[in-house]
Amino acid sequence: MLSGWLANTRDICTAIPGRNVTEKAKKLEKCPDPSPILVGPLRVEFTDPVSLDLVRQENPRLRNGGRYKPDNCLALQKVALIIPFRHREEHLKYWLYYLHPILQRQQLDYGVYVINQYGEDTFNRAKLLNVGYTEALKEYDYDCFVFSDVDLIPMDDRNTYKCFSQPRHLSVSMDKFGFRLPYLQYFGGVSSLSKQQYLKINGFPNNYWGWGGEDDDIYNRLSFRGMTISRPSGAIGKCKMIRHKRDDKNPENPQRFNRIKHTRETMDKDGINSLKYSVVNVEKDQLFTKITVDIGKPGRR
Ligand code: UDH
Ligand code: NGS
Repeated sequence: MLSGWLANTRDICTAIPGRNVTEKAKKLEKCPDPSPILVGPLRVEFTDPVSLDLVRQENPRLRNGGRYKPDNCLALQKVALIIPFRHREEHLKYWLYYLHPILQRQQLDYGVYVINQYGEDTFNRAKLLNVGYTEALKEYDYDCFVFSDVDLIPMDDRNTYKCFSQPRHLSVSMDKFGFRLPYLQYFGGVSSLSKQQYLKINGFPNNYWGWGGEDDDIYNRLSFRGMTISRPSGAIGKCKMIRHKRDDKNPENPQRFNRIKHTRETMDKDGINSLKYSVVNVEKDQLFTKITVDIGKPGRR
């Protein structure tokens, strides 16, 4: 009762005529860390289908483009969520259904960017992530980037999708690996890097076409620049993967083992400083910004 009454009083104060929006924003206090509205372990199931309309209805406070920020406190971080994407519409619906409420409870100032690879050439996850970083920054002054596969859902909202003093690996305890890390250096699935951490490694490699190895290359980059990996505990970092069959046009990359052997020599030439692509289409939905991009194909660009 009391806190409700105080909140109302504050609302009345901020509504006094003459106070402009900037003054009102200045009055906001930093959101507490951790967020007091987290609930902990979550039930995550992929049995019932979800529709985008349902997700839109359930998240009325989202702004166009999949943007949100808490209105009663100043978010600790401005986070761009970057999803590499092609032909995974069903997975995206579950991702949006589960993640939007979690991210709002985490009291983040965030935006969701779905980076859709144009055409049917071989998939390139890391290059799409570089595009996501670049495009998100054109829109807002994000200070943190969370890179998430579309098929991974956290099972505990205390696994905060934000940045830490070291690069963060968030999907540490996946059901498909028996809720443990497949290997200590594993950096795939969901990770977060601050702008500074990302720039320190020249972003991600652009030349891993097809499945595998790009996450190991990113791990190498971080380690060669003297950074270590921060992780939540195995219990808080539990997540579920939506089961699916192997994608077309994402075959195992036979060059991956050779490439990850040479990260040290290639990382300064290949990365955000050599990124080339063209934007084909931008779609703004209440739940996401979907950017379709032509990133070329193996052997070119
Ligand atoms: N992705 C797409 N479309 C594709 C391929 C990949 O959207 O056609 C995205 C999606 O976000 C996916 C991520 O890229 O979650 C990573 O794709 P992945 O194929 O590396 O990983 P995923 O966990 O599948 O989806 C693993 C395939 C099993 C390969 C086993 C080889 N030993
Ligand atoms: C490693 C791959 C990683 C991949 C990880 C998990 O072997 O890119 O398996 O893959 N590294 C190489 O191939 C060099 S998973 O089981 O999720 O498909 O992320």
